Amino acid sequence: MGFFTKLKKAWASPEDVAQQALDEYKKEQGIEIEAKDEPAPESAAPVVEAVAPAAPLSTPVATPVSTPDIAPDVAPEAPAVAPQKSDAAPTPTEDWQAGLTLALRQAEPKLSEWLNIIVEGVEGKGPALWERLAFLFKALGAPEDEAQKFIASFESWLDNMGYEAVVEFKSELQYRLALALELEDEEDERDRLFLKLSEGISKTREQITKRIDGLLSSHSSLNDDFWEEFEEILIMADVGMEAATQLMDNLKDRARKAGTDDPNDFKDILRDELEEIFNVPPRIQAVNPPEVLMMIGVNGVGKTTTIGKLAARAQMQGRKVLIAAGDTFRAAAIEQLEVWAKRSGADFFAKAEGTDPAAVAFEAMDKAISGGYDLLLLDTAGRLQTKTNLMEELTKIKRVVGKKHEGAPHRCVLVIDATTGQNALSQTKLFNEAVGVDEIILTKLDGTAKGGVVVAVTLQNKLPITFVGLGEKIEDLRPFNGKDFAKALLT
Ligand SMILES: Nc1nc2c(ncn2[C@@H]2O[C@H](COP(=O)(O)OP(=O)(O)O)[C@@H](O)[C@H]2O)c(=O)[nH]1
Ligand SMILES: [Mg+2]
Repeated sequence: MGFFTKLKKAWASPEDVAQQALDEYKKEQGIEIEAKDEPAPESAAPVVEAVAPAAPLSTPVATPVSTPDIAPDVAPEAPAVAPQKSDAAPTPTEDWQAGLTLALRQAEPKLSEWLNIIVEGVEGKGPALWERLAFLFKALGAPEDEAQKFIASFESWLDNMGYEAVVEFKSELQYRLALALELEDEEDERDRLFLKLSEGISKTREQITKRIDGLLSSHSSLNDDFWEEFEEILIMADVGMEAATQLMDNLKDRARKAGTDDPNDFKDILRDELEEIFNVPPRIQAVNPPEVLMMIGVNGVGKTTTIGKLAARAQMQGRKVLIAAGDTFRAAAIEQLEVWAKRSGADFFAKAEGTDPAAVAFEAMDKAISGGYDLLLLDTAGRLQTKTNLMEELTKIKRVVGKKHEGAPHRCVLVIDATTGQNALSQTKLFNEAVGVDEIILTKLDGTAKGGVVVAVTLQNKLPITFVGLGEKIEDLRPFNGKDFAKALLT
């Protein structure tokens, strides 16, 4: 069932029970019913900070005429909103529930908007939030035990992650609600991801976009002087000399073809060019499970963290995941990975510190096959001081898993740290030549103004970027979408 069909079904009630009850109550209380002056917006990007206020009972608000068909069917609870006896005041529970009902029905029919309303005034995890979540499930006609199961599982996940405040887990909560309530709205989900991306790359955007804006306002045509200054901006944003030259050639070409030298057209041209650069389709190959993903990259780039994030995603998609500790150099590395396995709910395979990583990979492969796993995530070490050894070690791991399981490793994923700027380029070259890289995951984009390196990496290696890391939390790993990235960067 489509999102809106489901929505209409869940929320539209011919008798409009909730509204009736509320109107009756207001009449009894002598509250005047007046039209809300601000109608619900037709469509808008979700606002995370500015939350639509949940209308408390004492606020006289009537349904805007523009959305008469969105009537929540809060059936079992709703009539209770109207006091049975004229002298009975509503209990606090009835009060917030009626307020929520009204606010929800007036909101744009999007899960993101509803969630804003549900968490309005709630600081963090705890009974208040659970109660409000249960109410949302009920209002949408989901069985009570489903709500309780959802809440229990979410609560234990929060405990595992150590999250307390709503801001830390709101995005994850929306994701889970969309899945649990079958309210996946592609556009809403895209908005959520875009917002996250946009926030994540704000430092880079500030660096690039502010300077581009300055450049555009100080030039009346796309002349040599303009291009020279633009090149400087690219270098500052760590796009790198070679990639900057190539990018500028392409942009000049585009401007010429479009027959414009108007700075007003420049951002559109740049956006189109970036979209094309990022349009490297990931290699898709038929995988005979278990799929094997081998994570490579130098120390500290975020391999272990990213494995944890990927495992959590896969687990949430219902895949059976095994994580193997191929970085046997330090006991702490094994322990760190085990913590991530626990957080994500994946199974964990490790051997003693100092064991040959290829032996770990070999046995993990065995376990993944015999245990019927869908996905094996192989962590590896990244000690660059023993460069030749490292590359030999990685090649050996590839060989042994390939012998055990046809096509494995199916994805050799290079993790690079966006904050290292131009180093990311040399690392990509090194690993690609020595081991062969299928895709790139770019981490720590949130912590850098030098995200321009993503352009260079893509331009020079023609490797797809599949995910970007925008923080240290599980949900901070985002599928990379070049179009969104270009848009987020330039708006
Ligand atoms: N801000 C931020 N930190 C990250 C990201 N990914 C990883 N980190 C942090 O980077 C550090 C090194 O990560 P780790 O996974 O141990 O790197 P490894 O040595 O490659 O396994 C840890 O403190 C992580 O929390 C990211 O996308 N953003
Ligand atoms: Mg590690």
